[in-house]
Amino acid sequence: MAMRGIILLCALTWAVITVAADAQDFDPRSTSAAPCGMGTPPPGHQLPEVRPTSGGITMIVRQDGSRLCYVVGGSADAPVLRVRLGTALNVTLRNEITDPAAIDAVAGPGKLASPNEPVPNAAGFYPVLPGMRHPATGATNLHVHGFAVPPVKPQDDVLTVCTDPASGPVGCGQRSFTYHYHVPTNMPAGLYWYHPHVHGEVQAQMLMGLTGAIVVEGPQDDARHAAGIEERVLVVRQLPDLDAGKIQAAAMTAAPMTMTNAGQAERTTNPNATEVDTAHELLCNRNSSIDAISLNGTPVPLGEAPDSALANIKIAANGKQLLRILNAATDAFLDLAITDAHGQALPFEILARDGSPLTDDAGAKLPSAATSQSQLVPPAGRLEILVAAPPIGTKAYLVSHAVDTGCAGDRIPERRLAVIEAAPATPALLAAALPVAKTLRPTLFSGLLTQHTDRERTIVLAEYPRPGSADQIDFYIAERRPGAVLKPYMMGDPPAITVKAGTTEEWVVENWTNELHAFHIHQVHFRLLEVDGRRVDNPPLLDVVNVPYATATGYHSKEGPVRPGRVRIKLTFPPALAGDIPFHCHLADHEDNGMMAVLRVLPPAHTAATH
Ligand SMILES: [Cu+2]
Repeated sequence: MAMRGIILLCALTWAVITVAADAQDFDPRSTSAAPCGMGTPPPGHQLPEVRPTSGGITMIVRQDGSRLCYVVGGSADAPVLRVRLGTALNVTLRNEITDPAAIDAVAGPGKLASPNEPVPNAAGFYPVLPGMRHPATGATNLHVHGFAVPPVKPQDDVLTVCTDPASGPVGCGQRSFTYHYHVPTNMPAGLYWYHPHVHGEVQAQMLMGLTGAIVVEGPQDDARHAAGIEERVLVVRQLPDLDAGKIQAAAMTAAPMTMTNAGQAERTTNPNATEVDTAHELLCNRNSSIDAISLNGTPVPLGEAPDSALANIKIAANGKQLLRILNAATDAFLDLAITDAHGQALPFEILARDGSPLTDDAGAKLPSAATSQSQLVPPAGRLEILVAAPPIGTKAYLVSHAVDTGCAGDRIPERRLAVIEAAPATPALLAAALPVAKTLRPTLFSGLLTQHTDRERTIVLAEYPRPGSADQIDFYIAERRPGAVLKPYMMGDPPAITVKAGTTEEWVVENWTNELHAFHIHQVHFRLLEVDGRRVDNPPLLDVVNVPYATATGYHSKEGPVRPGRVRIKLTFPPALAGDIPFHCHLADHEDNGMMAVLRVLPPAHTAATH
């Protein structure tokens, strides 16, 4: 404690030393006095790993004030689950949440001095219905993000399955639920993750600690292990701060109203509407805070920080290591790169994105995988890279560059996440080389690019200040069609889109707002074909994609005063994944406040009946 007197000189150093001091007390054991363990882990902490047997595992959600944790085998340090393609994963989730009010406090709204007015109805524009607040209930459930398993109980059904908190029933009808996932043999092998998906409280529960990684292993991993190439799982989480749920508090302003709303509040449809109102979109804000993040539970310092405050990654000299990086932040984007001590970009090799090995449509490995370009990883995205040891005596860094999230988005500064150094190599490692498989086995999504496109759709993203004095924003995702209505998603809403299993579609996702959004769809991976109208070379197979923000074009542009950011994706709905599939923005606050919808995939039998 005496050291703190010296380091008060610099708030940043103080924060770093505080972490180090707390780290000495780190004890992840869950006890009745400390349900989520004690302290924060030291820099470089490696997450515990669990390889569930066929008997499965039990994950208990416990609460300690403003913290939530997954407790597995007595440890409150959410483990990396390792599962094999073609095997069963059984997880019993038990809800021991005691104080839902503490969850509510994490993402609760502030009060505005001058209330926001509703978006007025105007000829030609989609009507905008206001959303409402969902107070946290303490219900929780489990979503296995990216898993190509059915959205049907007892697998990845986040719409009807939940568990009641210990504080009292809230309508789930059960305190625990056992998920029985069958990991298909033809799912891409790589990094996935788990988190709660109870609409309205996803952001708060994730910020309080409920996220964890899943590594799905296949034959490639056997070859890598045989070659002695080590791997490390790095989970970036976001920490609760004043920003959560209270975005843009002082600066959030609706555009000035140019017409009266009198008599228009009840008008909820407009059959001739074809346009998105951009005049009342959430405006730029000038005082957004910086999201605090952690790496494997250790807070990541801001600005210049001593190497001792960073995770230290040792890679055998002349060897390589696989870094599996998960962005489990609620709304912080990452822009990952490897640099030398002077900030110069160093090369690395991308093995997979979003759990999907970097291959072409036929499964052949792409030559473009070697790069020194930084890689944007949106919230929920994953990046798996092979990194070479720097020359002995030098250092390299895993960094996340600053991200421009748009003028209504959060500020995301450059940060160093880890320092990388060479370690003495054993003769065996020196001889090892990663076996090069030129072609990987086909997956559920192989051949997607050559499939006939049965239908094209345009999906629109919008956001408006919520009417009233609660300092919140309503978020919207809807299919563009004449007469569409922008309405925030509410639990139990009917599917927005219905398709037949086995069909293939192209969607253009348009972002009409002043900030980035991360489009995600459950169950299926999609190919990213275009960004802002430009073709993407070697379209990657993803399950979450950044959608660029809208840009002002100038009043005289033929496109009008605003051009939406847009991506074009191609996706198919395999019969094995039929059911109600959610799609939403993976900025958790946006999803909670309405930017979510449901796609119903009709099973083949039903499809035949409707012909
Ligand atoms: Cu969003």
